[in-house]
Amino acid sequence: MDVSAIKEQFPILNQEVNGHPLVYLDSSATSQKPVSVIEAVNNYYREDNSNVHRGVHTLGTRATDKYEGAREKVRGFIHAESTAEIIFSRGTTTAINTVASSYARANLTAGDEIVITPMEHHSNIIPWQQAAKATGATLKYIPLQADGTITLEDVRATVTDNTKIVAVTHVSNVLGTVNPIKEIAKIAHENGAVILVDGAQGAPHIKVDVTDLDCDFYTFSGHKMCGPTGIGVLYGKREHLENMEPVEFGGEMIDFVNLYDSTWKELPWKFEGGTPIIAGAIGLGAAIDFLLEVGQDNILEHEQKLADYAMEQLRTIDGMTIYGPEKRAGLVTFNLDDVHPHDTATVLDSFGIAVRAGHHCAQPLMKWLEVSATARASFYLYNTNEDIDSLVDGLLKTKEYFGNGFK
Ligand code: 7TS
Repeated sequence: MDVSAIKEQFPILNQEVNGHPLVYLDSSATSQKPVSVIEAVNNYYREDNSNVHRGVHTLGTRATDKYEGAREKVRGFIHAESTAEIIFSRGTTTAINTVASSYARANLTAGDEIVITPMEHHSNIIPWQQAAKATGATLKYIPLQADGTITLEDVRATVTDNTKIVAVTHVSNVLGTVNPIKEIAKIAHENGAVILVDGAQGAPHIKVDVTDLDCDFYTFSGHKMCGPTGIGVLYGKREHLENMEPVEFGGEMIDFVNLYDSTWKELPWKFEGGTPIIAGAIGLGAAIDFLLEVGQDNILEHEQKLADYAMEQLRTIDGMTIYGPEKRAGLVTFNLDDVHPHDTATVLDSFGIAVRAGHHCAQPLMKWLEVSATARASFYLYNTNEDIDSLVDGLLKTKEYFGNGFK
């Protein structure tokens, strides 16, 4: 994989920030966009902009073909059986909320259980808290091991006959833990539960085959995989989606509307009320083309090497604490002794290095780690070992600055 050629396709990376070449290490928050994605969105607005599924005019047909073409690209990307199972949503958060509002409220009653883990992003916690409150179901947590992984023994011990939904992240946005989804899905199914996978940090980095994983729902965001913001995907097995009520009602999603009741369009459109996210979907389609052309195996291998190199290099710094397991996805979450992560991120920014600091929308996990916040460097296909060298250099300067300046 030719990283410098790839990097050239991301115009934003070719700039200076605070007098230094930009080193972008915050792709877990949102990835940068290649020219092909920017152009796809741009061309849609320049040449094809029109509403979809309604007009017979030429632009309307072109826009509809591109929008539905993007759905087919998503289907292929995650190996779903049918485009009926691909619902465009605003992102992972909206997709999880759709399942928690529709499927969970219709299928859970008092005494039922929802099982999640303490490593979840707030988007995969709060919708379940709300669903539990609304239905009288109980929320249960699979415990974490000291290194931030879960064991299948603990999954088996937590998931019971009363469990109706298991909701787990594919990859932790804080620890980098990669969860054994296929095995967890099997345990969920043996107990008569369905499994929802939060794939926000999975799909951008790991080949996803929803049929092979046998997950009931898989959710992800376009903006973390080189696509635009405002577009995401809810994959659901057709048998579930057929039986679920929509959560948004209005134009586009209806079959017939009478004065006092209405009927819904077939899948997937019954879940896409209102004018859909046309430009976003087209941009996501272009992002998928881009990722497939680079090769998902190449991307994963590259990120794995970056993660290994980052761990090795960061460990050479005195007073460095790294959180999460040894075997991890392409991100490293850490703290420097006696320096608040916000200060670390601020000093790094003064050298043009972008990392995220804070609780990463994972407050229960922060509590488990016994910290209020951490810093996080996250990698994608355009990052290099030199970026990690710059990070290490910046961290040494941070230490020096706080050691000399404030102690
Ligand atoms: N789930 C996980 C595992 C995530 O990492 C994120 C976003 C979401 C859900 C929500 O995705 P959204 O596109 O609907 O917002 N994670 C992060 C992050 O780690 N830093 O900023 C956003």
